[in-house]
Amino acid sequence: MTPPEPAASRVLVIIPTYNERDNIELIIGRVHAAVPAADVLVVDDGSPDGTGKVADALAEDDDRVHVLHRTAKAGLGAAYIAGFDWGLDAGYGVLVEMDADGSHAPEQLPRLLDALERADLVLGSRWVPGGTVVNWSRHREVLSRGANLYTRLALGLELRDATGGYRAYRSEVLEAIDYAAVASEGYCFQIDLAWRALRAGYRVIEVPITFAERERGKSKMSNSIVREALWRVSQWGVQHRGRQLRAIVRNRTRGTTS
Ligand SMILES: Nc1nc2c(ncn2[C@@H]2O[C@H](COP(=O)(O)OP(=O)(O)OP(=O)(O)O)[C@@H](O)[C@H]2O)c(=O)[nH]1
Ligand SMILES: [Mg+2]
Repeated sequence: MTPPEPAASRVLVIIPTYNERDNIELIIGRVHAAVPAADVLVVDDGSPDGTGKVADALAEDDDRVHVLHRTAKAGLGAAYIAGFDWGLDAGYGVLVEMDADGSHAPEQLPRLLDALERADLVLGSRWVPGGTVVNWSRHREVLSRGANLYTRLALGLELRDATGGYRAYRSEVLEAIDYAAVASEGYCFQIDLAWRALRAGYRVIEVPITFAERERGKSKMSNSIVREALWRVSQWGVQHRGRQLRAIVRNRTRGTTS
């Protein structure tokens, strides 16, 4: 008989959904084809198209599938916070973020999980050598590259793709970084979590992924998500640079008085 999987190595793939009825079965099937031992948690915000019901039916037939129902659309960040709470309570050792729309290929999940052997947080990255995007408009590519460049400059982050949402966390990282305090949504949520992990001293690495534009369903990306990221990263950048400046002045003053 195979011994039961130790809790610390159990993998939970968290998939937030809002109106993803045509994608959900496909994506869960692909996750299980790629990593049969992984569990999946669908976090559905009461999708009017019935995604939650489809997920419930899948969960009935497969005990690796779980569904968390929330009553109203509250954004990607809030859905992940609820998913992390659920996964940590259940004792999973690895928590993965993945979109439902197929942009994050489950076939590349083993690559992320392998890299977690030498890191605490692994980011699937479009913008490291070997990473790429497929079928993306020039506008989206410029937006993503620009957002990442701005984040690097404002916060002094070494990461090439801090806005991406295909990631694997060791549970210790999430337990340590007070993710529940992250108010932001979308891109900004992802930047905030990566930055918190780095500041807490965790090893964050990037592995190349191929990111494909969604084929079915509608994007929930909006101008307000972009504006939120720009505004918050600018605020954090000013605070961060202020702290650096104060540290330089302190050191100089010490140097001249000693
Ligand atoms: N539970 C929940 N899921 C959401 C919410 N908004 C987006 N999602 C899910 O989050 C994932 C990413 O959303 P997308 O609409 O693909 O947004 P995106 O990937 O940033 O944008 P595109 O590149 O245009 O697809 C998908 O699985 C969505 O269904 C939300 O408010 N609540
Ligand atoms: Mg998408």
